[in-house]
Amino acid sequence: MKLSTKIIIALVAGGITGLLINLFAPGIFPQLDQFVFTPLGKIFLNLINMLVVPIVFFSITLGTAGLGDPKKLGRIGLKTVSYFLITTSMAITIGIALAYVFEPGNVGSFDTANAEFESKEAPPVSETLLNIIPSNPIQAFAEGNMLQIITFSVFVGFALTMLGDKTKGILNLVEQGNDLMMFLVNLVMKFAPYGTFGLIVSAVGSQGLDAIKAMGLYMSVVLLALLIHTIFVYGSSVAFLAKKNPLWFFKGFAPAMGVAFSTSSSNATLPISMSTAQNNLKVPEPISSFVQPLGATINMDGTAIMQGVATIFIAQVFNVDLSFTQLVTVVLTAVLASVGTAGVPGVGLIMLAMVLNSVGLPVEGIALIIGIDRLLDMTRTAVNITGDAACAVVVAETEAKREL
Ligand code: DAS
Repeated sequence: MKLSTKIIIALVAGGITGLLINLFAPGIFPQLDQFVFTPLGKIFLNLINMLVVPIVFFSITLGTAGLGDPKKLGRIGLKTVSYFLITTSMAITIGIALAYVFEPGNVGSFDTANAEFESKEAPPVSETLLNIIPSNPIQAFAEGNMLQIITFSVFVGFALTMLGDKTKGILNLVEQGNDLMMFLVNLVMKFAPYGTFGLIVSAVGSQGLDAIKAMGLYMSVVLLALLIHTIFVYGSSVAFLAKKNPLWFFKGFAPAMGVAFSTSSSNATLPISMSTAQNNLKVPEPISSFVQPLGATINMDGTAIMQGVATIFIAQVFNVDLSFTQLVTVVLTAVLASVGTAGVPGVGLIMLAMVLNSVGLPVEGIALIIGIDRLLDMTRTAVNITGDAACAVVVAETEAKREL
């Protein structure tokens, strides 16, 4: 049986199991979760997180060196960042538009009296852009500072290209390191169905139906916006820019989407996103290795959609009318905030505090949506990495046309 089938079965079985335990045996859930489901999920998360830093270094170094001509690196970088910025802006605009249409904040009553949320500040964009260059690459590796690891890897890859035969040995070493890491990814992926099952039971079992009912309309608007963005924005960019069948794209990338859904972490899913794009979507390694790690860190369309809907939802709950200028500020802040935050679980809420602050909305409003955020984080993470893969397919196709 294909891995993608196994992961989908694990997702469905996990969801049903979580709901059944939550409905009929909530009393035994904590022990089961503590001794069975959480350990299954934790083992899987640790296994894939273990590979992220070396994979990003080897693949981006090799990807950059593999691009050869520095002009090609510049061209691909420009295409990639442009695609990211345009799709993220479209994502948050879709979220805002749907929130105005369905008005989730004006339906039902929300207890805002004791809504409390301790917001952790996301780093200001200027600081993020300055910090992109690591003063100590070893520390960047140890801390898993993805933007700094990416920058260092691009420099090393560029140097290997310019030095040519002088550093052939190091290039071979990097190639072998990359092959080694890809082997380990495939090995770890054999555990994916079990880890996915554990993570889903743990998430669905702890959330239960109550949270879903209370936040039904808010959750439905976010999910609808995620669906519209994925089908229309990614589907059309794959169809019209890459001249590929969108169904081929979504089917081919399904295994990675399943892992992203269960882990809620773009970074943790990165090794699988890249191997899926390279093996199933035939994205050349140099392009996949450059676009997807960068995207996992700075491109979060799913998160931007949540922020668009959540901002309007909170404004509606607190009866605040946002001006058009404020809405433009929300779009810009969300796009820039996604650059500075890594693809890890829950980062969307930290960024949301930054977006709310930018238009003077009460950060406490986040307390209203935090209950359901764990489940929404799963769906938006799957969208985040799908946007990175769509970008890689588009860049690969347009580059292939140039080479013809
Ligand atoms: N979980 C984040 C990611 O890994 C997205 C988010 O928190 O919104 O992409």
